[in-house]
Amino acid sequence: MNRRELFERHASNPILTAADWPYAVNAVFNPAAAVVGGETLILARVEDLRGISHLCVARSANGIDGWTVDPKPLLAPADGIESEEWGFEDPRVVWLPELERWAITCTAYGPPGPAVYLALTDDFSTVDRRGVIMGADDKNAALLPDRIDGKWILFHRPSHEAAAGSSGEIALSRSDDLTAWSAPEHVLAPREGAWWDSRRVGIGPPPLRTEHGWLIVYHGVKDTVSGGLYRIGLALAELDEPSRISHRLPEWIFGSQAPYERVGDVGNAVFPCGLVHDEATGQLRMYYGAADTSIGLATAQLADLVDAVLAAPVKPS
Ligand code: BMA
Repeated sequence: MNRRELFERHASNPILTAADWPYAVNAVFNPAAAVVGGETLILARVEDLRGISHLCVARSANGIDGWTVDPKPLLAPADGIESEEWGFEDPRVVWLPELERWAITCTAYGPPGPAVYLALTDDFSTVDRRGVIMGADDKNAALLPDRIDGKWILFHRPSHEAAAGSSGEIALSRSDDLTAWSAPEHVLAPREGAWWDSRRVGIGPPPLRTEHGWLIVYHGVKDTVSGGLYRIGLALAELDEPSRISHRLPEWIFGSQAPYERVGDVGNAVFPCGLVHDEATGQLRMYYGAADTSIGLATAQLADLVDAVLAAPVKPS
């Protein structure tokens, strides 16, 4: 047992599986999360029986059980659009106070490759499709809620050659209008050799503002002879310049341990896309995909994560 595991699994995990869906699906995983009108809302990646994913909403009063799953997708591929022909994957959602709307960033997948897609919504019952904002290959995108120095900030992971990000690192781009984006700038690179995050890293949920910086929960991958091991790490970026990482925890904070994380369509994968902060109690709820099969919930105190990351070496990545 890794004693640095800062998140605690919920006793009723996995909290949502394909069996909870009102229609036949293969798997539900990698969910975004938000509190909307006092309820917890998750936007799950749902893989259908063809292997194509769409995004679907589920709501719960306590964020643990009693989920009501929408009878149909919120965002599914439209006919004739090549960039989304193979579906939508891995959403993140964030409230944008300036627009008074929610932003959904996700992967649109099709023959050109995975690309970053943006949709806006008022209520998670309809979406305003803004389309691909970062062309293939690019994925793992999360927006900051507010502009920094007048610009929107998008974390993402491009993998075209020669771009920052192409070696499996997290990059960021800036925009005036959420449409035209600057060239990717380096943020956080994989570590080397035997490290747990040596193959690739990708941003998890939209970073959370704290007084010490933007708290970044990210996934890291290590290659092994039996495939990739996905684990979760922590870093802190400067509030006024989020491309600058001030702290990065050496150890992962959450890895596959439970049977539903070890075994599934893609075993040994924990993949966080949703993080909800309850300001009254200081509790964080992390919603994550388990083994590309089901949805897990794990909790921590925000203050414990901040203490841990602040104690980590101050070192640019
Ligand atoms: C990543 C993404 C995730 C997936 C993970 C593990 O590259 O495609 O959707 O959960 O791999 O298979």
